[in-house]
This record gives sequence, structure tokens and C-alpha cells, in this order.
Amino acid sequence: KIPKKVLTLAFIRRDDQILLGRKKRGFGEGKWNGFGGKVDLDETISDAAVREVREECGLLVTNLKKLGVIDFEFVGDPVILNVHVFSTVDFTGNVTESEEMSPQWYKVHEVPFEKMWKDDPHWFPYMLDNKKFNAYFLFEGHEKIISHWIKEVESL
Ligand code: 6U4
Ligand code: NA
Ligand code: NA
Repeated sequence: KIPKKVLTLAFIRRDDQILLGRKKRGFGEGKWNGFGGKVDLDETISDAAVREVREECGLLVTNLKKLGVIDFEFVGDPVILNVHVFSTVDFTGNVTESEEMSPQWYKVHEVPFEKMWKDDPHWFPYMLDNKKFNAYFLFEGHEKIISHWIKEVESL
């Protein structure tokens, strides 16, 4: 049996902008990304997505839409990261820096892919277009993709 670790990854949109955060510590440190993390035992995946956004950038999000599910595998590691990607335009509160993330609004055509995970340029176009997708990436280390697939789907 292959162990899967369920993670959330949420994006907040405003006009022609998207909120990203630079991760200050832990897995993916230094990379810009959406907000998210591990799902706790007593919560649903979308509850975890809401909680992680609040913890990491201070916003209270509603109407999260699930847009993608991505499995990540790393050569030599049996654990598969099962990342659930969400997006919303609905939020209240003010963007605040946390111990985990430095948040910043980016224009959607100025997303800093060179400072992000290498898989992001593959699936961001689907997410930015609100298209549902499934994807798989096999990494060697944290910077090299060995193989991948991605497909648009009707439902997740
Ligand atoms: P702790 O430190 O226990 O609070 P937690 O916040 O629960 O951790 P974290 O930060 O390790 O979890 O979650 C990792 C985040 O990175 C999730 O939002 C998923 C995201 N992520 C992991 N691999 C990714 C990849 N290859 N591309 C990507 N996001 C990735 O775009
Ligand atoms: Na996190
Ligand atoms: Na967490």
C-alpha cells in the first residue's frame, strides 16, 4: 500500500491579480505558491483549505472551488503527496504576513514561475482558466521533473 499525504493548496483571485506567498520555512521554503498544508484528522479537505489560508495570510475565504488534484512522487520516497487545488474570489479580512508566508498580489500574467515549483507552469493555465484538471508529477529532488501527465476533467 502506497502512503498518501493529503495537502491543500488554495489561490485567491482579485480582478486581474492572484495572491501568492513566499514560503518562509519548511517544505518548499523560498518558493512562491498558493496557501495550504496538511489536512487534520477531524476536518474535511475544504475545511483544511480555509484554515490554512487563514493561518498563512489572514484572509477568511468562502466559496472555494476545487479545481485540481495533483499527485506528486519523489524518486526514492514511497510517500505520494496528494494535493487538492482550490480557488476563490470571495474573501474578507486583510492580507497579513505570517510566520510561514510572505503574501503578495501578482498580476496573473506576471506570476513568478522561475521562483516557484517546477510543476506550476504546467497546471497554472488550467487553474487560472477555472478548468478542472488531474495531474501527476515525478520529481528527482525538488528541482527536476522526470515524468508527468496532466488532463482536463469534467469532475474531480
Ligand atoms: P506545517 O509546517 O506542519 O504547518 P503544513 O502547513 O501543514 O505544514 P506544508 O506547508 O508542508 O504543510 O504544505 C505544503 C504545501 O506545499 C501545500 O500547500 C502543498 C504545496 N506543495 C507541495 N508540493 C508542491 C508542488 N510540487 N507544487 C506546488 N505546491 C506544492 O505548487
Ligand atoms: Na502550510
Ligand atoms: Na498545517
